[in-house]
Amino acid sequence: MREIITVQIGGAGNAIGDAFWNVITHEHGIDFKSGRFCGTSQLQLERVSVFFNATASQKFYARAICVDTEQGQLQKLFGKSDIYRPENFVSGTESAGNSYARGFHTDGAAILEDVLNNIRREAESVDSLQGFQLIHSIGGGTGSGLTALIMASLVDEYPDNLISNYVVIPSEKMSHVVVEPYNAALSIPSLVNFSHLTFCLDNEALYHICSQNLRISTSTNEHINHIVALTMSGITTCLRFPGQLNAGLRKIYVNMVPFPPLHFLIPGFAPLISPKQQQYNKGTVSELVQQIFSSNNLLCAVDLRQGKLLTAAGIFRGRMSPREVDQLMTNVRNKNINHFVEWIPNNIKTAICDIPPRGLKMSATFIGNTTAIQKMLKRILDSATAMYRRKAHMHWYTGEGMEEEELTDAFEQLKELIDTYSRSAADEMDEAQGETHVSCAFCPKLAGEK
Ligand SMILES: Nc1nc2c(ncn2[C@@H]2O[C@H](COP(=O)(O)OP(=O)(O)OP(=O)(O)O)[C@@H](O)[C@H]2O)c(=O)[nH]1
Ligand SMILES: [Mg+2]
Repeated sequence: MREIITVQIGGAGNAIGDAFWNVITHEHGIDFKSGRFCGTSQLQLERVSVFFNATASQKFYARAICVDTEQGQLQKLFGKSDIYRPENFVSGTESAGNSYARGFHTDGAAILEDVLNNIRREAESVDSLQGFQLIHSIGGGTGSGLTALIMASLVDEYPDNLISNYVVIPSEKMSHVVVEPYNAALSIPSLVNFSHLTFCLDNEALYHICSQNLRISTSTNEHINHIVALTMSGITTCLRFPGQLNAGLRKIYVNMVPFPPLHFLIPGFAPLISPKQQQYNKGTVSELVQQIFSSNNLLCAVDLRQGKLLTAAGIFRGRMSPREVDQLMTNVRNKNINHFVEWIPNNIKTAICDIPPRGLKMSATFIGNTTAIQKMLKRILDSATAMYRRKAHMHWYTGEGMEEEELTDAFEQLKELIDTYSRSAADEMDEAQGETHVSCAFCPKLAGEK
């Protein structure tokens, strides 16, 4: 059945993983607490085994390995729901203390073999594995360092399978740990070299969505993780329900990634509006299309108008006219032709799934591969290099056996990635580069803002 193994790593990885399972169990008619099927439609079960293992008595388990160097976060999951298999929890004794070096060289390395044994057991029990879904931050020591180790091993052992990453990008708005830019920069080489699809979940944008779109005065990780889970549910819709477009990880990879290093994708979701605004929302497909191309609905702090889209996909859910969706999406491309690269003519794709997410009549999920992502990558590079100029906090890394070269090499790879994105836009970019199009359908109401 083309199964996917989820590996959730570190504090953020497990919290987001938990929110994801919460959302998708419901969509498949599985009770989150007991793991029992309580759904109403056979459609909910048709492709359920992509993400779940089932017993003969219709009890479902998340095909998830829950990993952390410390036990705290895992204990929150343990016992909360029967969908987690107790033997799939792997933890060490001490957190990697916000240091990639500890996640990669010491504390993380100490539990790597346990993680791999769990993955092997799951991989052996499935019919036809399509790949892995890794959920983790790159600001934390475990999420950055241990994930890099796991990825290197997966590429070695499962060279034919795809690796997708849901990556939390650090933001000063959500965390005050000064070394996070180092950890994020150090994660780039493994993401560049081993990941096939890297979905960027930027806490900077997520904070903005909570405070501006949803009008939440004090945003917490729970608020943010719910938005992320809805978006992940949207991205994985075509993997989990019958349909044509992007029905497997490889299809998403082929459609979204023109060549290997350019696989850093920006997700978006609509509707993302406060209950008060809800009354002014007509709930039309046209609104959804407008919103998913708006910077305010992207889960990464970039502006589509400051770059070119290499590829884009819209995954629509609920009852709607496929013709209308196609027409509206084509209109966006036609009206904003300057913001799409010319060298991929058919670079906007649409999928529709009848089943809406819980609590909504309709939704739309966006996946964009845009050269505008340079802004977020530069944010990491600039913060990390500013500290490195004075070698600030380097002793936390070299003291764990890391060579300084690992960091300078990571800076080089990050610069190269930024350059590659820049060149792929520049090939076709004209003097209008960076200009704001006032009539921009990406977000007509917000033109000129951000
Ligand atoms: N969106 C989101 N971000 C989180 C969450 N928890 C932590 N973060 C962010 O992730 C980064 C910290 O990473 P963690 O995942 O907590 O760290 P870790 O991987 O457990 O690594 P160590 O604790 O250092 O061993 C910071 O940038 C946090 O703002 C969460 O639940 N949701
Ligand atoms: Mg932690």
